[in-house]
Amino acid sequence: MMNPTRAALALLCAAALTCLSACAQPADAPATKEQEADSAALTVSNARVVLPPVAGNPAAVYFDLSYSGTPGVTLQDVSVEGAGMTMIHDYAEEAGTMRMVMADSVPLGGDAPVSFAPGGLHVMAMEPSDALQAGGTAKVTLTLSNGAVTVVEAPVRAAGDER
Ligand SMILES: [Cu+2]
Repeated sequence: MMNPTRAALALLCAAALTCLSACAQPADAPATKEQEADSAALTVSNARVVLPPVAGNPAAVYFDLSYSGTPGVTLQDVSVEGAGMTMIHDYAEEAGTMRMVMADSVPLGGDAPVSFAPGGLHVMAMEPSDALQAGGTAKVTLTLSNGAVTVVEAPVRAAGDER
C-alpha cells in the first residue's frame, strides 16, 4: 500500500504538471549511426510500471540503467504507451522533509549504473489508461539527449504489489 506521505506527494506531483504541459518532444528524425550506437550502449533492466492505488493518479515507472556510450549524454525523456505525459522526478530533503522534485535530465555514463527506484529517481506517468492492466506489459521508450531511443516492454504491477 502507498503510505499517506507518498500519496500526498503523488497528488503534489499531479498538481505540478499543469504548468509543465509545454514539455517538448523530440522530433521524429531518422536515427544516425551515433544514435544507434548509443541505443546499444544503454542497458535497461528491471523495468516496471506500478499502477496508482487510486484510478486517475499517476503511475510510477522504475528501472535500472547502465550506459557505456558517449560521455555527457543524459536521459532526457521517458514515455509510456497507454499513459499521458511523463515527468522524471527525484526526492530531495528540504527543511527536514523529503519532497518530490523535478529531475529534468539524468546524467548517464562513467560506468555508474543509475537506478530509478521507490524513494529516489522515478518517472511519473500521468493519466494511465485502461490499456495498462496489472499483469500486462507496457511499452516504455527512453530517449537520450543525443536522440538515441531505447524501447523496453515493462511488466505492469498493481499498486499493492512489490515495487
Ligand atoms: Cu513523482
